[in-house]
Formats: sequence, C-alpha cells, structure tokens
Amino acid sequence: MATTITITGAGGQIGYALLFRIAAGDMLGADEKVRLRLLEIPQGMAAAEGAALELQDGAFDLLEHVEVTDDPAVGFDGCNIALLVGARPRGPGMERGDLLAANAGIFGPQGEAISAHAASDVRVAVVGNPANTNALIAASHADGVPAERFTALTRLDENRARAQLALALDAPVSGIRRVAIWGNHSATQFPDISHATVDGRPIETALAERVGDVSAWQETTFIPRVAKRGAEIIEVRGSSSVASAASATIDHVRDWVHGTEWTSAGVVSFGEYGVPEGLVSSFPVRSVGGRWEIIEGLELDEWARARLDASVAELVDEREAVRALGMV
Ligand code: NAX
Repeated sequence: MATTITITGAGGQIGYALLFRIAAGDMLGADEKVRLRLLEIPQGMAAAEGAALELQDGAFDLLEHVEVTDDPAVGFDGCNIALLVGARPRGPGMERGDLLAANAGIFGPQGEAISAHAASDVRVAVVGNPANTNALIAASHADGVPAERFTALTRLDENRARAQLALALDAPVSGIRRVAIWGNHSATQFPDISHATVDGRPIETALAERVGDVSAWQETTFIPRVAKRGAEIIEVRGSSSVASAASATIDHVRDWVHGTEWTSAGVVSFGEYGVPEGLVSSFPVRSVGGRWEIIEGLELDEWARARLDASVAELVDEREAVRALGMV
C-alpha cells in the first residue's frame, strides 16, 4: 500500500522543493510508493496545479497519484504523513500577537481536519512558522490523535549547526554527531554542543585546538551564526531558505519513520528537562519503532540551563498569547 502524504502550501517555495524529492523516494525510501495531496488556498492553487503537472512529467516510478485541492477535508483524507508548510508570513506592521492569531486561524482548523479525515497512524511535521506553537495549536484541535504525533521542524537548525561545526573543524559533516537543538525554532533556540562528538571524540576538545576558548566561540560566533542563519540566507540570496528547509523536512520524516539514534525535533513535552508539559519544544530525540523518544539524562550546566530556560520562556509566552485568543 502506498503512503499518502499531504503537503500544505504545496504551491509555495518549500513545497516546490519538497515534492520532487518525495516522489523520487528520498523521504520514505526507494521501495515505498507515495500518493501526494497538495493542499493550498485558492490563491496558491495555480502554482500547486503547475507543480502537479511537472510531477507527471517527472514520470516517477514511486508516484501513484497526485491530487490538488483547497479543501482540507479532501487534502487530509486518509493522510499518513502531513507536512504543514503553508503559513501566514509576518506582513508589514504585523505584531507578534497578530502573527500568532493569523496562524492559529490556519493550524486550528487543520488540526480539526486531520482529526476528522487522516489515517489512524497519521504523523504531522509542522514547518510553517512559528512552527512550535503552530504544532501545539494543531495538536490541541486534533481530538483523538495523540499529541506526540504532532512535531515541529528544528532539523534545519541542527543541520546548520553541524555544518558550522564541520567548517570550524575543517572536518566532514558526516563525522559530527550528537548536536542538540533545544527550545523554540527562533532566534532564542539553543544549539548545544556539550554532548557532541567528531569521529567519536568530544567535539569541545577538538574545537579547543582550533578556536581556543570554546565557550567564547559559542557565545559570540557559533550560536548567533546558527540562530540567525535564516536571516543570513535572506541577505545573501534575497529570499528565505527553501531547498535546505525542504531537505531538513525530508530528514525529519525519514528518521521518524525509519529510526535514528540521535537528532533534534520539536516534540510535545511531558515535563522532560523541566520544560512545561504540553509545550512543543525542541529536544534531542531518538526514533525507535516509528516513535520519537526524548533522550533523557543529559547533563546541562548552569549556562546551558539558562539558555534552554530563555527559549522555553518564549514558548510559554507564545502559548499564553494563543490561550488568550482561545486557540489552545
Ligand atoms: P511561500 O510563501 O513560498 O509558500 C507558502 C504557501 O503556503 C503559499 O503557496 C500559500 O498560498 C500557502 N498557504 C498559506 N496558507 C495556507 C493554508 N491555510 N493552507 C494551505 N496552504 C496555505 O513560503 P515558503 O518559503 O514555502 O515557507 C513556508 C513556511 O516555512 C513559512 O512559514 C516559513 O517561515 C517556514 N520556514 C520554516 C523553517 C523551519 O525550519 N521550521 C525554515 C524555512 C522557512 O522559513
């Protein structure tokens, strides 16, 4: 049986970068047939329909069916994997509260549609920003779907962090493991290298040989570079991250379905590391038997704790703001 994958915002930039890689088997593997549902709003339908024509022209062996719709009931019907990419961007003069409210108006109804129409094994990855709180809103509207099935993408942050470490060490990125992203997918995120390794060796030891004072390097160079990488891409490229975001989305779902020993994802907290229950926060996670598990028992020193707490405080504020709107 083929896997049904719904992509919201499929007519947008990240959607366009995602569709062809999914159809080529990069996400679920070379043996897994896929059926794609491209869910858009009326203004995005033409772009999604155009992408569907190009998908036909790709003549992908694994692609069984493509449907384009602006009706969430059709878009999520029988869906096994939902990639919630479409979101309302921040417009001129829009305050953070307005942004949260506009997105609550998208992700609440989508959560309801997932609950009503998706397959019983549905897994959801939220890419559209503010991703963590959008995932929280969708989960809280999806009666009957376990909250653990709603996740937010922080894999791009992890990939960016590993790439920066590889550059600093002049080492292949493949040897760099156990980097953790904690908290919100925002400028407050905490990319944590205290448990990371390069070729099995503690990365902080290797970094000290290159950058000297590793703590200072983290504060002034590494963390700001990772946390503000999205802005850097906009400045250089003139447009936000697209292919790298799609690639990270593929990594996230592939590892969720096929398993991994260590990555990072925004998942619902059950109080781990003192993160208030119910928030969707990024944690270091492993995936076993198709489920994310938060990697527990990692030591966080005072400095790391303060970093995590600051990002979690932002998530708490976001939850308060959407609570005040009656959206969670
Ligand atoms: P685009 O503006 O190119 O595409 C968004 C698409 O979503 C549009 O075609 C629009 O018509 C559609 N859309 C809007 N509301 C919808 C709804 N209710 N149902 C279905 N479709 C809807 O943006 P793009 O560059 O593709 O980025 C998409 C989202 O990803 C943005 O919110 C962006 O901020 C977010 N990102 C998240 C990242 C992450 O790591 N979590 C990184 C990249 C990116 O910034």
